[in-house]
Amino acid sequence: MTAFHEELRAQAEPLWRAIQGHRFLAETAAGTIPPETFARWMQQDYLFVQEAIPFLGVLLAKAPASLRRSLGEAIAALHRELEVFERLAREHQIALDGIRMLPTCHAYVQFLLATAYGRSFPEAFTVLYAAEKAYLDAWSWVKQQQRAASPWQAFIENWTSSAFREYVEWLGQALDALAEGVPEATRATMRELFLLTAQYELRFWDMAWAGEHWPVEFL
Ligand code: MP5
Repeated sequence: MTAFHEELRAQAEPLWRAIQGHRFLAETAAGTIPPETFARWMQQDYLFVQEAIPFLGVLLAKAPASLRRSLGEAIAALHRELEVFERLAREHQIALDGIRMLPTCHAYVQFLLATAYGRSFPEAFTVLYAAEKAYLDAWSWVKQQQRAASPWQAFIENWTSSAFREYVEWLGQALDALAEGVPEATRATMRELFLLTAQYELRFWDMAWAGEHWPVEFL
């Protein structure tokens, strides 16, 4: 029988195909990405990861006791990840202070926090799994394609490390166990939330590649 986490991933195949092969990731792998384009992703993802901390914090507060330790460790890992952003930003003279979220980053973060606060634990945990699995697969694709070291190698290594892969595998197994204990109607919502998260992931790469604007810019 197909595991629930595999079923989720399989239904999202068109989104995964669009992510693996996205121009932003292809040019990162080829070493041809314009520095200001990569900087836009860095600035927006730094803001995203900052808000992933309260997202995980709310999830942790709702989690069954058996998952608390791993989720607590995941929060500590995010603080270390922010330091990777800060180090590379210093090395490449990229500003991380005073940056505002672009519309897609803002919407995605609101979606994360709304699911954490408003949905059941298995539903919100599905969103966490989708976001982490999307990053593991996106950056693994970059690593597979690249022929030479990248100035952004620290990011490639961060989301392709064996520790991160094991964390995502653990999330998938924990999700399977959660899915067994919920009614079919909840599993249907989990499928929907997985797809929605993957849609946001794809939009995030679109935003990073092409840039985005609010209808009216205020200083
Ligand atoms: C992640 C991320 C991975 N950093 N940014 C987006 C847009 N999606 C997923 O999450 P984490 O917590 O950095 O591993």
